[in-house]
Amino acid sequence: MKLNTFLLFTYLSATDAFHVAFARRADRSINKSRVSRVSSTSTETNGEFVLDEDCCETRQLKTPVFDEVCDTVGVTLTRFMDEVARNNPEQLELTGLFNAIATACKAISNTVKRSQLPKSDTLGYQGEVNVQGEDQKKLDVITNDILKRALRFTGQLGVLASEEEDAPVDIVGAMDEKEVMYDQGDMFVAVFDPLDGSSNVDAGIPTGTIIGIYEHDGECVIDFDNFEQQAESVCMANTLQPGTKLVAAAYCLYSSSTFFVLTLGDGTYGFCLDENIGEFVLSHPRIEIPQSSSIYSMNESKMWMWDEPLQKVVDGWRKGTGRSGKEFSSRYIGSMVGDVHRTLLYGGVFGYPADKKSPNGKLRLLYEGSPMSYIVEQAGGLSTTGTERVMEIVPDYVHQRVPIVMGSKQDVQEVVDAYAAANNSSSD
Ligand code: AHM
Ligand code: MG
Repeated sequence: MKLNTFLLFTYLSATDAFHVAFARRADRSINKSRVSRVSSTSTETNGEFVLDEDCCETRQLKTPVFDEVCDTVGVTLTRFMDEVARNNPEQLELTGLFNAIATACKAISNTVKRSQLPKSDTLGYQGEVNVQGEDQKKLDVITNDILKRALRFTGQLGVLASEEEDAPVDIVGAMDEKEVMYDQGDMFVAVFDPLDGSSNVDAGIPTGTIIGIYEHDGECVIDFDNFEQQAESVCMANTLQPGTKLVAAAYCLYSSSTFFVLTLGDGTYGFCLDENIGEFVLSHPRIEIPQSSSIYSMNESKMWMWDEPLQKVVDGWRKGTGRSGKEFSSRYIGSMVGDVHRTLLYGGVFGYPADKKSPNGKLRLLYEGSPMSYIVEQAGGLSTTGTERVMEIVPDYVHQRVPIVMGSKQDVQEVVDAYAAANNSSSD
């Protein structure tokens, strides 16, 4: 084992061992009834794509209020999660999981930053092709490994699915002490893209990690005498859940700063890594995406192949003849996390739509589309394929792709209306 790999492993193991110990200390008698969901669907009125009251998933989460903020440090992610756990004891295990994710993000941020140094030997291709036929970068593999290690030692995960794994990985099956892992109590399913936009990484362009957390189906009771077979069937199907079943989603953006943006189902919160103290600090409490904008962010080289309704809307935005009458600008990094982060803060529309060559677009539903849609909706935006709310699509398989247009409510609604009008006139 190379020295740097060994040190990273030791670092992750030590921090995660702390989290496991923390979770074990927790009172196991806590009522583990889950936070109930009040609303999870959208309605269609005269072709209007309208999310039910309050935009999207409404969960009965008691969000912390911070009256006193330390001038020099601010509210750290650790403190935020402690407050969430204190206000919502049934969420204790979820907040423990977030500590591990934050640790992984710090480690990935460090790895990505150091990758540019001449001796890092982490740039370029791994020499492997993933199940989707894409060349894996070395950093795709390294970051996948970092996340897997960080998550599995929490003792809270049953199954995970990653862009860089051919099939869902059974965390428990990968461990020596299976029983101990199951004794931990509540468990979750994690889906993630460890390094989205990695084709950009050799040039030092922003990249990101995307994570979605689902509940592990209680029906999936593991029979250790028949472990392999069960893992393949019932338990693996746990990963194929629609975005409406997400209990949490987050992304980390590795850019001029490292950001950690999350939702636990009650608003979207942004944290920025203070490298001096090694902590994520609350920098963007309750992000609210502007309702309308004048920025669109799509790979325009494919415009001629997009669906006609979308072509017309974008053409109107360019010319200033769209619904808002504003002339739009184009901003496209080609790295979804960076493009969506800017969209959340400045407003705008990010899309990777369907085109004639790729009728389902490029982005993956499970670990890119759904978690990012959840974050955008929780900030007051919309996310659609043009005809369907992305969050409501049930995946048929792990690496399923989905066309996406997400961002400022009024502008995304303009796209939805254009599709609805086109469908109405074709059915007349
Ligand atoms: P990846 O998961 O293989 O990195 O691909 C996803 C990325 C997104 O971050 C980005 O929006 C898109 O690919 C850009 O694709 P393109 O280069 O076709 O515009
Ligand atoms: Mg990706």
